[in-house]
Amino acid sequence: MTTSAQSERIHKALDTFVIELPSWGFANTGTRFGKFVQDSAATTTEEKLKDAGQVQKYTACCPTVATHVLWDFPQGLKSTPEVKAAAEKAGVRIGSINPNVFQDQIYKNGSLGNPDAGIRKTALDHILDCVEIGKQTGSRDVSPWFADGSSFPGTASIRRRKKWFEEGLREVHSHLSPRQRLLVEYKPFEPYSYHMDLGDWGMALILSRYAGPQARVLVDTGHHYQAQNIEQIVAWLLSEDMLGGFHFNDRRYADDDLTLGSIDPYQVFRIFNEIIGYEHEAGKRADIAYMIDQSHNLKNKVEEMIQTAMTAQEIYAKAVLVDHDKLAHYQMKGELIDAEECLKQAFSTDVRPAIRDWRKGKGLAEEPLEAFRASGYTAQAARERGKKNQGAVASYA
Ligand code: RM4
Ligand code: MN
Ligand code: MN
Repeated sequence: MTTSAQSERIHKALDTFVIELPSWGFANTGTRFGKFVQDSAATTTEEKLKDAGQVQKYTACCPTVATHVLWDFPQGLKSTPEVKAAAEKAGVRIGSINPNVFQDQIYKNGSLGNPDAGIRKTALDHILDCVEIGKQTGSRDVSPWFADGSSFPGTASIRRRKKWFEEGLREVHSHLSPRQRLLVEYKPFEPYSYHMDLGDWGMALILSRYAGPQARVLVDTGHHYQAQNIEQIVAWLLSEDMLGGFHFNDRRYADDDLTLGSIDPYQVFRIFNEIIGYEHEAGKRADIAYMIDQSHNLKNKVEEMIQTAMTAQEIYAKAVLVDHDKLAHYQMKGELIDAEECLKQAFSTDVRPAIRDWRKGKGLAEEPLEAFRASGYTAQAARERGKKNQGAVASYA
């Protein structure tokens, strides 16, 4: 249980804590071996936004939805007004804009890193469309993930491709409005097996710096090798003022996109702890976009996102309880056990009653998951969408 001072701290923190939903988390997706189709899954952009609206309705911490342009804007730029209107109707806003420069046949050997100048240009034009879409939706972040790489030694010039990325990203950056940002995501494996052009945070950092002052690094928690210390990366990027945002998910082996905190909640806590510690020392909020990047074909999708949002709030609230003055004192004195216990104390505190109080104060149901289940939304969606879902098994999202 928390003391009343602790509860107050948690309530204040939750007032400003928001996390973005991924549109692709509401549609039927699968593994490379197949899909398990859910009758209630969203089949259109409008339905994805409607489902996201449900998560926002019950949690009040997910006001925006990230989109993937080719999956959510069927006619590209032209679809912008209707997507914007659908979001508004669903009670959410369009958040980060994600280009799709990985699925078309032409991208077999890469997008901005492709040896073919014509293909590089096609990829660039698509990303520039995304910048424009972002301007029209009022989104702040354009967030490309590049699947570029090679699977066999000697088949790609790593240095030449780096140069093409420098040029491409600089060009993208030159089209940003003053309020837009370019978030550069990295991933060390998949879909290529020998090298990925943007394989780690160092590469993403260097390319962001080449791109320009409005570029930042995006950390997807599933995009690391096993045992990598992610909170250290977070701490370094914070100290360089280069951390732009997160794609949160959990993993066991690779980029599993499992529910946040389902495998290792302490790691999520350690990440939040680095951020809150930085904010405590700097005396200002870190300018970071928290986003979810998960996609499931086993759990009910809306419920899973509500579960994720609740977990994020819970772990964030625990991290808020760390006494950073005390921690700094123990660190300076070399009091290892006391320093470590400082984290563990906070992590083991049951913050759920304080969060329930916060919800009550906001006029929300204290148990969002139960309230959503009681609403009958899933059964209704299954009735409306069931037929369409049985036919729709071809696309990723
Ligand atoms: C990638 C990466 C991107 C996400 C796609 C769908 O692994 O995490 O951020 O948009 O998957
Ligand atoms: Mn991601
Ligand atoms: Mn991923």
